[in-house]
Amino acid sequence: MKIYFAGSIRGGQQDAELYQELISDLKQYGTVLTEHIGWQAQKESLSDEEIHKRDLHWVLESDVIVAEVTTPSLGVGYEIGRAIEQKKPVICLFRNQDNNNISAMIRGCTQIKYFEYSNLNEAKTILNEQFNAINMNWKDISYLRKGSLAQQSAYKCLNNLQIFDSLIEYNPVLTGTIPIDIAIENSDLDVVCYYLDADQFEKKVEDLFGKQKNFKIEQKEKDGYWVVVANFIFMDYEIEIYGSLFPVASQNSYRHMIIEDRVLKLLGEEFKQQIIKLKKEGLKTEPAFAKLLQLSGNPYSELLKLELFSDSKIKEIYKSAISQS
Ligand code: 6IA
Repeated sequence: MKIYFAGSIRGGQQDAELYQELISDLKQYGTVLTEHIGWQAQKESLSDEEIHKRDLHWVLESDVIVAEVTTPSLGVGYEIGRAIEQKKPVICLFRNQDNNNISAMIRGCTQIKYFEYSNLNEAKTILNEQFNAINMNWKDISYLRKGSLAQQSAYKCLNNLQIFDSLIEYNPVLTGTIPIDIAIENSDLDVVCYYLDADQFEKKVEDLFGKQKNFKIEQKEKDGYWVVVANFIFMDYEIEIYGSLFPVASQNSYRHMIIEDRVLKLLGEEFKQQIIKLKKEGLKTEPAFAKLLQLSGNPYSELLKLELFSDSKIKEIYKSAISQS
C-alpha cells in the first residue's frame, strides 16, 4: 500500500512536527511516499517544476492520500483535487482548535473522507479505522473462519469445495450477504470472477464443478455485458459462480457489498439488526438499505452513489431518514 501524505510547506510549516508524528504512524499501514513533508524547511535542490512533476507522479502512483489540512496550503488543496480526479481515496484531517477554519471546498466535497480531531491520539484512531476498512482483504476467505456461525459454516462449504484455490487465476471473491454477516436462512454463496476468455472460463468451471448437484452453466448478456453464470448445490448451499470481463472491483455485486459493509460499520448494530429484520420480511438486501436510508429511485444505483459520500454525509442521511420516519 502506497500512501501519499500531504501537508503544508510554503503555506506554513508550524505543524511540521505533527506531520512527522502522523507519518511515522502511517508507516504501519504501508509505504509513505512523502516523508519529507515532516521535515522542517529544507533547501530543495529541485526546481518548482521538478517538485511538481515528482509529487504529481507520486499522487498518481499512490493507493490513498492522507492530508493534514489545518494549515491552509495551495499545494495540498491542489494535490487533493488531482487525487479526486483520479478517484483515489482521500482522507483529510483537520484540527478543530484555535479558531482554525477549513475551506468549504474541502469540508463540502462529498468525495473526501473528512475528519475533525483535537489531538494526535484521536487522529491516530481515525487513521486506524480508515486503514482497517481499506486493508480488508476480501479475496482471502479466512476472515469467515473467525466470524459468525453462518460465516463459519459457509467457510466449511467453500473450503471443502476448494473453489477459491481452483479458480485463483480468475481472481474469485465471495460477495453477497454472508461476508458482511447480514445473511438470513437460504442465503446463497456468490463467487464473482474476472476472465479474459469466456469459453475458457466456462470450460474450467464445468470441468471443476460439472458433476455437482443440479449443475448448470450458461453464457448470456446482462445489462449489455457478456457474462458466464454457473449454479449448483453443495453441502446444502446454492452456489453461484459469476464471471465477467470486468475486474471484480468494478462489478456491481462487489461494489454493493463494499458500500453495504461500510454503511453497516458506520451505522452500528441497531441498523444492522433492522436490515436483517427487513430481509426476513422478504425484502432484498439493496432495497432494505434504501428503505432505511430513505433513498428514493432505483435502490441498486442509489446505493452505489453512496460510494462517493463521506462517512459524515452517510451518517447525516441516516439521521435525517430517522427523523422523517
Ligand atoms: O503550497 P505548499 O507548499 O504548502 O504545498 C505543500 C504540498 O505540496 C505538500 O503536500 C507537498 O507534497 C507539495 N510540495 C510543495 N512544495 C514542495 C517541496 N518543496 N518539496 C516537496 N513537496 C512539495 C518546497 C521547497 C521547500 C524548500 C520549502
